[in-house]
Amino acid sequence: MGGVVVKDDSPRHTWIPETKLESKLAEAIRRREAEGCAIKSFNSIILKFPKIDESLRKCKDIFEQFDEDSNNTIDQEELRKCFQKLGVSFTEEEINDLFEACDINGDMGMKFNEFIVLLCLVYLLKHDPTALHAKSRMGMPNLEATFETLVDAFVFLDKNKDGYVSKNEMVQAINESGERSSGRIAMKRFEEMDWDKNGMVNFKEFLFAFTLWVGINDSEDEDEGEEKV
Ligand SMILES: [Ca+2]
Ligand SMILES: [Ca+2]
Ligand SMILES: [Ca+2]
Repeated sequence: MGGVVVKDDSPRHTWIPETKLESKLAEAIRRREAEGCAIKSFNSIILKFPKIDESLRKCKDIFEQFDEDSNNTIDQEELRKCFQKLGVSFTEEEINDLFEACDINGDMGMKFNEFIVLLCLVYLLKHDPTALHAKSRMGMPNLEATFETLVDAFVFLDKNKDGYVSKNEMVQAINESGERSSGRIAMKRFEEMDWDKNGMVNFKEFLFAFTLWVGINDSEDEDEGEEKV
């Protein structure tokens, strides 16, 4: 009641993942979706925002630790060392793909927000359902719990469990929350997430939007006066 009704305007054509990494991520999400979802309402996601925010900000320490030359950017070399330290192994190609996928501003480095998204994708990719609820995959239990919440939030939104959130699914999720004004908010949130405007939001887009919503962006450190080209 009180929500907006949206015509089914989702694209009819089959969704084709653009890159190998993208299809791997969608696959990982679908695997995770098969395990079920602990989140029961959109409101409960909203209620988790402050905690997620706090946890992601703590991730700054990790970022600084791996940013060896302290230029506020994690380059490929630093990232390789980071993976080594965390004990996660990827092929060269996978590292390049991850790096490219998360280098949203195209400066050949991971800014803080890009790094958070990258780590969360790593978390998802390294999720091994056979390792029955292993305590920690990357040696960062608190952060991993937050990543799990983010994965869970996405799984909650993806009603038909195809690995992508469509506009209708977003509206449906928010309508279920029973708030009168929430339909418009759902649409706005969706527009913010759907960067390439193809009517679908993948997990990576969702994560980037999330870092924005909780107020993490890469401009926070620019008071240090560095101007990069
Ligand atoms: Ca660096
Ligand atoms: Ca970048
Ligand atoms: Ca879906």
